[in-house]
Amino acid sequence: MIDPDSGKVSVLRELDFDRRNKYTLEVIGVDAGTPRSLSGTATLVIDILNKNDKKPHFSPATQRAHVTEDALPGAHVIKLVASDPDSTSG
Ligand SMILES: [Ca+2]
Repeated sequence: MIDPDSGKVSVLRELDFDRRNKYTLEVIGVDAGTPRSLSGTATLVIDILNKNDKKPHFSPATQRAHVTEDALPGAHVIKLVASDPDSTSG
């Protein structure tokens, strides 16, 4: 939010880079001039910086594999894949 008196811009609610990584605001400043007030505009672009705040996870959480008892060392058993909801860029 923008404080209309001080001009300070502050966070109003929780941010999440992985949902939205940029905010563009059109700002209007109005003076108290008489007999008519004047105004000026600016564009404020705010880039959200990513934090590593989400755990990687396996899907499904329980996985099962089979391997014969005579499998040789180095024999392939299963390939596990985890995904990370945190975006890698940013
Ligand atoms: Ca994140």
